[in-house]
Amino acid sequence: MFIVDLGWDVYFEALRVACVGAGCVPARVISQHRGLWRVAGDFEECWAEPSGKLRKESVAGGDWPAVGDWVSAEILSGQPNATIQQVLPRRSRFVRKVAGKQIAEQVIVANIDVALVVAALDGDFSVRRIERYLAQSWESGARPAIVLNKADACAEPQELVAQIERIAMGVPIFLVSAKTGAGLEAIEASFKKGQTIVLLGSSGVGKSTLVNRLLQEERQPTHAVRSSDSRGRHTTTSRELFVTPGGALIIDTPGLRELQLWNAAEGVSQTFTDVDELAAQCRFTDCQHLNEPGCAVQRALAEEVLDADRLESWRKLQREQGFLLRKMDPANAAAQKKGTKISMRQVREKYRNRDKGKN
Ligand SMILES: Nc1nc2c(ncn2[C@@H]2O[C@H](COP(=O)(O)OP(=O)(O)OP(=O)(O)O)[C@@H](O)[C@H]2O)c(=O)[nH]1
Ligand SMILES: [Mg+2]
Ligand SMILES: [Zn+2]
Repeated sequence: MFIVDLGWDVYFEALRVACVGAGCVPARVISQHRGLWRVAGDFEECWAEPSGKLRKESVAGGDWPAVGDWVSAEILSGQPNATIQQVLPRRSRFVRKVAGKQIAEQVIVANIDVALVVAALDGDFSVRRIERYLAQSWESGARPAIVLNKADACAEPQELVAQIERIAMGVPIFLVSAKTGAGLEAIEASFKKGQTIVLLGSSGVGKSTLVNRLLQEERQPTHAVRSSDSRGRHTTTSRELFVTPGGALIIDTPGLRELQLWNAAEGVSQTFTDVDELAAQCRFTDCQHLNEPGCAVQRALAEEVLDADRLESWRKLQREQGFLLRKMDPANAAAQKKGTKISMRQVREKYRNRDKGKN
């Protein structure tokens, strides 16, 4: 394997002098398993370990090397066979908030060009979940695309495609069946040699089945979803990078139980350009889009140009972002608090009035 086959390009070449130390070579992290990283480059693929210095920095809150990272590696003749001295600056990175209460980010994959958000058109389909993945994908710096899989298992796939088209805001949509192979040529045709593509999405949507198809080889184990609710069984347990026959690099990931956004205000904006554009037309710049006069968002709702569920989804992701920001930066927290108090009161009033109208 050569680094150019692994996606090394002029961007990273420009970093070589500054980042790849004497006695070291550039290497790409292709998988990660419990404290060991597998690296490839202009040498025989091998296991690697972070240097003591890098380890110390990572423990102190820095980033551990992630799959997709380019690193400066020192090749040794022992076990493991390489030491990772430094992680090169990332061109893009898909992150999430770590699961649970802790306020910290986790880098899932780095240096990706395309983020394929995979969803399955069977029992566990959720437009809201796709929006969430799109927001974090936009934030990553990669280009998102949506893959609607299991077309064979859905009676009216076109109906769901139309639903997704309304929220995609121009993001490409691929309708495929990894099982029959239908629609896969279009995905393959969109890949370029040397490009890095990551597959993201819940467990059981068929990411590994797609990877096997695209590699034309059964490289990744797959497992049937639970028949009761079509949820997956978390078959893939680690991230791994593969080279497709066409020369694109593809990363399979384990399905996330939940995707909590991390610092993705920009990404949320990009995902909801329709709502953002409406909000910009409101009479008041601080409009909360509840019952203010001249609210373009409420008008769009009334005219059924905007879906109430989509607006609620936008509000929810924005609330999450606000919550994170307050947790991350105490000064910001104080400034935001007052505004939130007022707007939450307005929300409650609004729902109270709405429910009154119903009875
Ligand atoms: N009917 C149908 N089933 C599919 C299709 N693609 C995948 N499956 C099935 O869905 C199940 C889950 O597929 P996986 O590829 O393991 O799903 P995954 O997204 O990798 O799941 P995790 O590794 O758990 O995150 C398997 O039984 C696949 O055979 C498809 O296009 N149609
Ligand atoms: Mg899998
Ligand atoms: Zn408004």
